[in-house]
Amino acid sequence: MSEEFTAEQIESARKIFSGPCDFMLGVADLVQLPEPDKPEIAFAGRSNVGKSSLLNALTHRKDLARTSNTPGRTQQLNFFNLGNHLYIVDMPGYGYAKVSKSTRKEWDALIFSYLRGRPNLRCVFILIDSRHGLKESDTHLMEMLDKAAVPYRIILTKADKGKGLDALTENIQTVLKKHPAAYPQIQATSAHKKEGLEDLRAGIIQICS
Ligand SMILES: Nc1nc2c(ncn2[C@@H]2O[C@H](COP(=O)(O)OP(=O)(O)OP(=O)(O)O)[C@@H](O)[C@H]2O)c(=O)[nH]1
Ligand SMILES: [Mg+2]
Repeated sequence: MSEEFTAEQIESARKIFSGPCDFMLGVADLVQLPEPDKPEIAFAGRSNVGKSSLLNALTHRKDLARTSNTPGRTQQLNFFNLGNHLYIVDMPGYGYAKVSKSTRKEWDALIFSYLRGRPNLRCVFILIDSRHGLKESDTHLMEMLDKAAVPYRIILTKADKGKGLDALTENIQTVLKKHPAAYPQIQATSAHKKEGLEDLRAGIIQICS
């Protein structure tokens, strides 16, 4: 997100993200999805990339969403209501190899069918670990979203640990050119160092306005 935001936009987004953000429900089956009555965004990505940590950092909280060193912490689609403005969905990681094959298939099916079919979903944020870059499962998701015409953006996480961020960004931007539903810019963030959060907050509010 390399749009230039005005000081007012940054401040207004900061206020919204400093206000209430309530856990609504965890969804393990698509029949349980809440009414699509507000704009929605989702944090998707491989296990352990830092989806739940980023949500906590954006909302200035330590444990709104549960995080863990062990991949596979988040096991449902967890819906949060941000001040009645929008819903944020913290998703289980995809492609997680250490659960049984059938569980992994179930999670991946849940994640993919939700992402493909949610009418109020404004944008999917695909989180990529700065240390690891794009993996096949990420590209697979991007292709699926291209086909379903669901807009998405790439967010780099753990920027405090990544080396060669500029090269990685350039490299991913080249790949994005071949993906019609992808936003061309990439935002680098660190939940631990609280970097890149202001622009991301402003971007989310802009998308959901
Ligand atoms: N260095 C660093 N570590 C981070 C950052 N964000 C998250 N982590 C660590 O990465 C690990 C995974 O974080 P989570 O937020 O649980 O990741 P997740 O993507 O929600 O994982 P699943 O729910 O299992 O898919 C934890 O040990 C976090 O402390 C960051 O900005 N910098
Ligand atoms: Mg998680």
